[in-house]
Amino acid sequence: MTDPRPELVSYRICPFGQRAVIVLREKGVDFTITHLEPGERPDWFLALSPLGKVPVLRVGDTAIFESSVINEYLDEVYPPRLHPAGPLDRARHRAWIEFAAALLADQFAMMSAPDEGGFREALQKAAARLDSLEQGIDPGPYFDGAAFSLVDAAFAPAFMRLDLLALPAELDPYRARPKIDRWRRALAARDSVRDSVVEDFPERFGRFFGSKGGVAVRFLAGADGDALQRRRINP
Ligand SMILES: N[C@@H](CCC(=O)N[C@@H](CS)C(=O)NCC(=O)O)C(=O)O
Repeated sequence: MTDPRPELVSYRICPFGQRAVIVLREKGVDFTITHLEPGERPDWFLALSPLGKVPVLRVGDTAIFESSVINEYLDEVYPPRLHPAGPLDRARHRAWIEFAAALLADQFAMMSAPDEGGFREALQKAAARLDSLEQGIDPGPYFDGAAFSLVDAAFAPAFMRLDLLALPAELDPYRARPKIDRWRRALAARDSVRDSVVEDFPERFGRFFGSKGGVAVRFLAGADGDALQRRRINP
């Protein structure tokens, strides 16, 4: 018997929830999505999420938290398999999924930085992380060759957010990192990635960090909305 239709609970701008949406879309799963506002934690949600964080995947009476765990569950239940078959390969993929979470943390710090100095410092940290990534990968065009994997789903939200920033050339995160550049372009062109955010995602993203006083939002004004080719995920 197949599991009941899953319900994802997330924020519209949460990159971790977006990872799960990408995997659900890759697999063509029939799912529902419930959006909370950032920081909103109603009692019903706290009862499901011991860490008070989104995303949570509700499957019948069971709630699963942590995006990497959610995605591994989805991968076991719905074809096609996105995780490699060999234990060592799977372990390597899990390690890079963890690395993607560190990149997202750098990105959050960068977007929230309240002044120019803090922004540049956070950008430097993210740049060092991207250097490690550039050295550690060989995408062709996805993380592990031609097949899309859970690692791709884990990094795509970080690249999508970087792509929204129209940074001056000397701060361009993709300049001199050709492997990452090729990879993020392949991800941006993928339907599951394009369809993983709400239509007004860039505006919401800007409003959220603007309300935190993040100076980086000034780089959003020139962002090329067409490049993202965003579509509504929950009409
Ligand atoms: N390790 C978690 C991280 C999830 C996370 O940090 N979610 C953020 C939103 S993107 C959150 O719920 N933060 C708590 C809050 O907003 O109050 C995962 O991969 O699911």
